Amino acid sequence: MSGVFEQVIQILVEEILKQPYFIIGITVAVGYIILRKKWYEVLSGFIRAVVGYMILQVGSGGLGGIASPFINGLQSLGSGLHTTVLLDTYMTQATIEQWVGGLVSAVYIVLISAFIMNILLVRLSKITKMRAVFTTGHVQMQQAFLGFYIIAWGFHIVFPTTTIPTYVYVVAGLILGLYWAVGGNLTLKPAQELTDGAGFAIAHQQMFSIAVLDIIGTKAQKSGKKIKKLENMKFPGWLSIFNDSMVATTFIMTLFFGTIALIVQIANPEYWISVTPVLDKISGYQQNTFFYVFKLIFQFAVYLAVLQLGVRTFVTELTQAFQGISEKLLPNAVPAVDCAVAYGFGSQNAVTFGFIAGALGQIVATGILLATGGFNMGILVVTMFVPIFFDNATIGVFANTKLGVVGTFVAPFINGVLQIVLSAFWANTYGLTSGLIDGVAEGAGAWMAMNDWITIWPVFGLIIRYLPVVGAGLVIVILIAIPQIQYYFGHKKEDREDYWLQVNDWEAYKAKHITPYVVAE
Ligand code: ASC
Repeated sequence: MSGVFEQVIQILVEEILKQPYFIIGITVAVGYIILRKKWYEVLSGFIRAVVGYMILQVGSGGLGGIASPFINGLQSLGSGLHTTVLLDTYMTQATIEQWVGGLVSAVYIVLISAFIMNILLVRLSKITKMRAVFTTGHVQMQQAFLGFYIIAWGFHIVFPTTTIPTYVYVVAGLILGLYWAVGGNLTLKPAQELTDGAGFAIAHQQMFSIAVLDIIGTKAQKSGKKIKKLENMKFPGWLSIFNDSMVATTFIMTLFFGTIALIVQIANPEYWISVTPVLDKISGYQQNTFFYVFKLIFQFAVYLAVLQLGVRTFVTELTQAFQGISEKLLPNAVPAVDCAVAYGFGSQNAVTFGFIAGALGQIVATGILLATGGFNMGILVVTMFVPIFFDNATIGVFANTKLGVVGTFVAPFINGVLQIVLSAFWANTYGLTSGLIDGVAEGAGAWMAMNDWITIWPVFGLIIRYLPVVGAGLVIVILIAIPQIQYYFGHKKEDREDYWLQVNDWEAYKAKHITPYVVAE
């Protein structure tokens, strides 16, 4: 590949595709131009979208920063297992980038082709029944790397290598583009229910689990089962302070993080001193650990509030502007956005509870892992912030909408257990239990412990590995079939066209098809 071409691809990927704020900003500007808004409205829409998205990123980044010292503290308690697998989306991307070596720019091309394919599939929505365009470039990048690695493993490619047959890239691009269009489409109705028709779907890493929760929840709804959602819970007397989500969040986080801090302090007294910041460089005053931990705990509610401000700033711009895009360019389409956008809707406490339930699931599973010598594989799975927080909080938010309080605890708990158990298994199966150091397999391995990447994706790889050629075709056919099944079997024959109302007229769809909940007293 020529140097200039490589540079152009790199700028396109690094500066634009990987930056969701840019994609969202451009989408808003294009939408407003199509809607013939005045130039200054286009400009202000673009700015609000970019700034709003960046505020959202400050919120989600801040949440990560807070949890890390606690998670690291738990891990500092150590174990005798010999292989470490880091559960993190960015670490997985970095690890695979090393294994792929000089072929990295080919993976960029897979990413761009899959992006274009997602748009084409949605452009042909009348045929494909796919209605969601992915806009979360940083996540798509991570998925391009692990997706490519999984497909290559399916075709028996052993890394490091310098040559990979073209069909591996083609299959990876096809499956990735389909996964985005199909996965986003699966989340459309649940997201519309959560937001009461805000007009977006989810573009993240647990889309299939959102669909499963939707199926189970809809069955419960139709059977008239009484459900209590977090937002229906009203506490009496002095407990009424918990009706405010900032208070509830801070209180619960104090219990949760406070307990972890205490356990770590007792078992490893050196730890907190080593991470507590020096406040005054001149006098060398180091912050008192107690105050440091409390500050972190309070900041949890702060960053949640920041995140929600970001969501409020850009979501209305995006959904208004997208009407222009769906009128002229992509009929029947919605943008699919980051999972954190969902945290601006429904009960704010579902975010906190989802995270805690998932963390408890992970702690239980890690206990079992330690007791069984890493499930007899000698593997220690070390969780980092993205899977433990974003995967479980998202599952919590959608579980609360469809299954109420019980679902908000049970679903992320199960996910937390699976994140640990299945990640150990898949990292071992796929040979990602080490990284590369100076070209030699060494150091920690990694796996993306997000729900889609411990369930459907590694199974795709297995199907391709054990049914060569036919397997790749099979995966593609299964993905293509999913929205067709949604369309043909989602509604009675005479109501089939109402499928499009989910995008074009949510109020009409809701009145006709969404059974109201019976709220439990
Ligand atoms: C991911 C990932 C992130 C977060 C973010 C949530 O999977 O890599 O940075 O989730 O998208 O807002």
